[in-house]
This record gives sequence, C-alpha cells and structure tokens, in this order.
Amino acid sequence: MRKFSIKGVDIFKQWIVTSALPYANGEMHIGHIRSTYLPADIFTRFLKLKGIRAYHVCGTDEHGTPILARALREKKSPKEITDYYHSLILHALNGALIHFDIFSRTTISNHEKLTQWFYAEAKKAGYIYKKEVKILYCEVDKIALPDRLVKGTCPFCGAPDQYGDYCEVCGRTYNAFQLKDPKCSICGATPVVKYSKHAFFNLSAFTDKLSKWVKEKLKLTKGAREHVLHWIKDGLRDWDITRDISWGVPVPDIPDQVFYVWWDAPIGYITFTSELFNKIGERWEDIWIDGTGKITHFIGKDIIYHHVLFWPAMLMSVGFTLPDEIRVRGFATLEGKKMSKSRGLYISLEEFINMWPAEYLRFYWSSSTTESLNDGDFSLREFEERINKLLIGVLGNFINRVLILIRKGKISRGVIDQNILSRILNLKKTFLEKVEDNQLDIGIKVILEMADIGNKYLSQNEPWKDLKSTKASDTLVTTFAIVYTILPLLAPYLPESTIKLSKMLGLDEYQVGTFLDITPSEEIIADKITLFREKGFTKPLFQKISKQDMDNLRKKLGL
Ligand code: B3M
Ligand code: ZN
Repeated sequence: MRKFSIKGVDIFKQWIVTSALPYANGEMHIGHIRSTYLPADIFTRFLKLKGIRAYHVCGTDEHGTPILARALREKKSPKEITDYYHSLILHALNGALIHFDIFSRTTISNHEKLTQWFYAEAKKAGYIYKKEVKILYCEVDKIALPDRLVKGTCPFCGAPDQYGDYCEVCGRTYNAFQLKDPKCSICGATPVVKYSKHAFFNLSAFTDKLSKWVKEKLKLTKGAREHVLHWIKDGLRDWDITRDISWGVPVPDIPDQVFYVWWDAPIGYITFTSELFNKIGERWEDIWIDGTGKITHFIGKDIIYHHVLFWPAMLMSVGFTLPDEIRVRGFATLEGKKMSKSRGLYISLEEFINMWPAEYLRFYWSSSTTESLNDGDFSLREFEERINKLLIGVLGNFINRVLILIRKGKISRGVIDQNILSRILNLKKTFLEKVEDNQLDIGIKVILEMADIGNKYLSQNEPWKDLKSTKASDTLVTTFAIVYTILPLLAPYLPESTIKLSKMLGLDEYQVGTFLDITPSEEIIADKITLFREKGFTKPLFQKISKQDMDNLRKKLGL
C-alpha cells in the first residue's frame, strides 16, 4: 500500500469506510444501527477529525428475490418498492445523524456495468463455469423460488404450511424439493421442478489465498476469524451466482437470468465510490485497483461469510484491492427478546427519533457495544439510567458546572493543575489508540472518565465557596482545560451536541477538529475563556428523560 508522508508521519491518502448495504424492502429499527451504521459513522467522523480524507460509502441493496417477491405480492413494480424504501431508510439514518458521503443505489446503471465487467473478467481468468441445477419454478410469477418462498407439508412430521427449509413444528431442516405438497408462497400455485444452467464461481480455487490473507493481513473482529478459518477448513464450495428471475443485473451470456444479489451487492462499494469520486474529482481506481488508500467494511455478524470469503475472492479474481479491515458486530434485542413488529415489541428508528434526541440512542449503543460478535440489548431501564446518570449526570453536568462557574466568577486565568492535566492527556492518548482500533465503546468511556475526574476535582476544591480566590480560578481553569480536551473527542459520537457546545464556547463548529492536536496551555486556555465570556453562553446540553416518557413507551410496548 502506498502512503503519503508528511514530516515523517504516514498519512493514508484516502480511507473508504463502508456500511453493509441495507435491502430496500424494510424500515430501520433501533437495533439496525448498532452493528453497522453507527460504528461506521463514528469511525469515519473520527478519521476525518484526524485530518484523513475518509468517506462513508453506502447505498441500498435493491436486487434479490425477496424484493421481487414483495413486489409481486403487493402488485407493485420492484422499482416502486425500492424507491419507497430507499428514501425511508435514508431519512431514518440521517435522522440518527448517520452521515454518508454517498448513499446510492445498486440500481444505477454504472453498477450494472461494473457487475457485468466483474463477471467477464472472472470468466476470462477461468473462475466461472456453468452447471445444471435443479430449481423449483413458479410459472405464474415467473420466478425461481428459493426455499424460503415455498411452503408445504413437512416431510418428517407432516405439519402443514411449513417453509421450504425448516419445519417450525418438529425443528428439522430439509430442502424445498422434499416438501410434500409444495406451493409458491407468493401466489399459491404449485411450482414445477425445472433444470437450469447456472454460472458458478470457483470459490474453492481461492482456498489457500483466502486462508493466508485472513491469517496474515486482514484486521478482523475477534471471533469472526475463528468462524472463517473453520469454514475454510471444512472446505469452500463453489458458488452458484445466477438466478432464474427477471429482477437484477442481467447475466450477459445466459438469457433470462440475473446475477444472484450477493454477486452484485458488494460491487456496490466500488460503484458508489466511483460515483462519489467522479463528483469530487478523485480517481476510484487509486483505491480499488492501485491500493493507495485504506478500506474498512462494517458489517453485522450474519454476513461474515459473504464479506470475508465471497467478496475478497471476487476481488482476487479480477486483481482488485482487498479490504484492510472488516469490523463485525452482533445483533440487538429489545428487553432481552428478538424485536417483533407483529407482537408489538418493536421500536422503529423513526419512532425513536421522534421521541428523543438521536444522540441518546447513539450514546446508548456506542457506550454498550463492543467490537465483537456479542449481541446487545436495548433495555428500557438501562437506557434511562445511562442517559440520566452517565450522559447527563456525569458529562452534561460537568460541562455545565464549569461554564456556569467561570461566568459567575468572571474567571480569566489561572494555573493548570499538571497532575490532573497529565491524567487527562493520558486518557486522550488511550482514546486515540482505541478508537483507531475500533474499540468505540472505550472511546466514550474515556470521555466519561475525563468528566468524572473533572467532577471529583470540582467537588474536592469547591470553587463555588469563594469564586474570588486564586484556588477557585486555578480549579476552574484546570476544569475548563478538560472541557476543551473533551470537545473534539465528543464529535464522532455526539455531533449535534458538539456543535452546540462549540457555540456555547463562542467557537465556529469547523474549529472543533483543530483542537485535537492541541495540548492546553495556560495561554491557550486563558484565550479560550475570554472567547467564551465574550461570545459564548451557557445552556444545559441535554434534557433528562422523564418518567412519563418511559412509562408511555413501556405501555406502548406492552411491558
Ligand atoms: N443487503 C443486508 C444484510 O444481509 C445485505 C447486505 C449487503 S452488503 C454488500 O444485512
Ligand atoms: Zn407463484
């Protein structure tokens, strides 16, 4: 990888951060942002803060049988479905303050071209072959039915109305051909067995290369690596990459077939980068072909196989750049249970944002989510506690107390307690290391620890007792230096509050990043205090969650 070097410090030219592409056929709930969009957003904001040209790249995944099936069921065109959900999803994510440098769609024409190009290149290189497969086909809907779209009688226990892959009554798995009395779950017609020639990707040819890359190069979430190495050891099977449906990217050399959605979707990472880079006058080839930048994928734990095996093998087959990091996180439950719209145990992202500031959700998830495959729970009690006691009780109060006392005491300068300052600067170092390494929960904990140190320091020294004393000035100048150290670190997590706080301090929002590298000296802090007293103001950053709000939500969820 080529790097640029400024004063001996390596700076990556560009850094592409991707979030898994949401399917454009459903809305977002509060759990969705936990594994992917929020960590990717925090990470990109962090990189930008450090002066790296980082870009958060995403868009909707608009192909695939489920989207087509939904359109058929609702008697709409797939495009109507995806148009609707594309806007809905983007609106909700923006509402959660997830910033994308580009949020595109896999139905744009460039994407089709690049998808077909990948296939042609992989074929030229000898990694594609054709093989006949047996499919269940609905002649009414003109669609090959995956197991999930077939319903029938369980071949083992005889339970009626079971899916084509699994019986919910006896718990056994099978394939849809074994179902007795199979029916198309879209229209109810009896599907026919057909033979169809599909294109296969020779995944097994990449076994050794993938294994070496996963072991030696890729930064991959702990736990995910073990799974992947296990899959490799078990033997990689070649991959059927085409489908007999009409919705998707057409396969150039097989009439009436489109690519399997997982062949085209990850290519979206490249298509969208190129769309973005065309706009800003950069070359996407630098990243994806020449490898002059960095690539980090954020994904949920259910799509590890696709991102750590399929996708890199596709990239290898055409000689493109492999990702540097793949960061995986687990799923979210609500009050310990799987969220379910039909049972009412469900909070959509939109609903949440209409109830409370999006930052409360960002704070909740980012402070409780480790970079691991562990699942996390949205517990109402825990949520209320974290917001009221930690975000507001520790952080908000600290900032508020310092600013009010400075104003009240007309403080202008003082001596910074070096002992406190060095503890704070050590914590900042930890912050920078851990967040760079994607331990985003530690980042927010470090901020809280800084605020905690500040609060304790205030309580010990009680500057309010005599605001005219030197001791009070010294105490408040020291704690003001803590506020200034916290300010830029807060930006990736709580972007709105960071802007509010900058305004309170009399700063313009774009100045926040410039404080990342500054070690607060007495000179600088005295300057900033003057600025604050002349141009700034004080106002609580956050509002407590009321008991009433919580009770309402509990009632709504039937708890
Ligand atoms: N559309 C959504 C999922 O399985 C799927 C991700 C594609 S990422 C290239 O979570
Ligand atoms: Zn049908």
